[in-house]
Amino acid sequence: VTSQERDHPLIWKGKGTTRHVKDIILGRCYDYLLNNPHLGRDLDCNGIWQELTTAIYWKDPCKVTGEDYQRLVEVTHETLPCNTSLLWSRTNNLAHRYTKANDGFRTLEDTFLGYLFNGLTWCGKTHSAATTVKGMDYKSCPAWDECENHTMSSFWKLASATFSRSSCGMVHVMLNGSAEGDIVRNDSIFKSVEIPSMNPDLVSEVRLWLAHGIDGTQRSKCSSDSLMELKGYIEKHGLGFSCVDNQRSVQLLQCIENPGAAACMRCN
Ligand code: NGD
Repeated sequence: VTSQERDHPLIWKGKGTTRHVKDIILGRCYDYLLNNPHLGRDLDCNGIWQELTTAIYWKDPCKVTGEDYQRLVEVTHETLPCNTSLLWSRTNNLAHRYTKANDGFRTLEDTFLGYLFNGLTWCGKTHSAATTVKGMDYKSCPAWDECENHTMSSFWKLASATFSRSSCGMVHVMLNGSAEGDIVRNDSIFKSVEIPSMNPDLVSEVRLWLAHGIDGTQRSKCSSDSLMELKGYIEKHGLGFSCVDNQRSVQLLQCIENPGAAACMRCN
């Protein structure tokens, strides 16, 4: 760390760009291509990194829009098989454990683009000490709520919209029926981006899976008013709706960590 870097003030509230972000993205890229030969193209991992640098290097991280990531989305394009998409809201951990256990489902983070960036922090910076060649800010990045055209939220909004737009058949959504507050926030990406991006001609139905704490805590059920409201919202977008409380295969996954819970003892 040079003295100039040390002196660079923390201008944003969030943590800085993930250390070794380039190596991580390149490693994930080669790993994904190795495990997904169906992509069947001569994908250039360095080229993908270059697209990210074009989108954000030397830019104000509060002035990055979806448009800036358009090329990145294009070069990582993948066709999604119908009936496999799993969206989630407030169930990050459980949804991803589920797709690891069940090959028939994929979240955005299991697709190429989502896999490359999941869990990372990144942002550009407008100025740099003359001796360092870094277009990214490793010290601090804006927090999600710090600005509108946020370097990471713009990315996830575009990635989520693209994933939803290319989804077909039955689309599943894992929601948290035990979390406090709204079952889905109005400004959640699921509600504000993913539902409006689905194509009613391609999507036969949106099926909600309402997961509850294995101890039986239920704040929202499929019959709750908040779910009825969500049903109306989904139908207004021309999409079919269904809802399942405690879908059994999701519950069985929760049972791995709680085999003694009452809900896990049934044998049917
Ligand atoms: O206001 C926020 C905020 N909103 C979203 N997130 C936020 N973080 C803040 N500090 N402040 C980030 O998005 C945060 O990392 C959350 O863990 C994550 C998801 O937010 P959540 O649980 O409220 O659900 P959303 O409906 O907004 O978005 C979930 C859907 C799902 O289908 C994902 O494939 O949108 C896609 N996604 C969105 C945002 C981030 C994925 C990611 C990701 N992999 O990091």
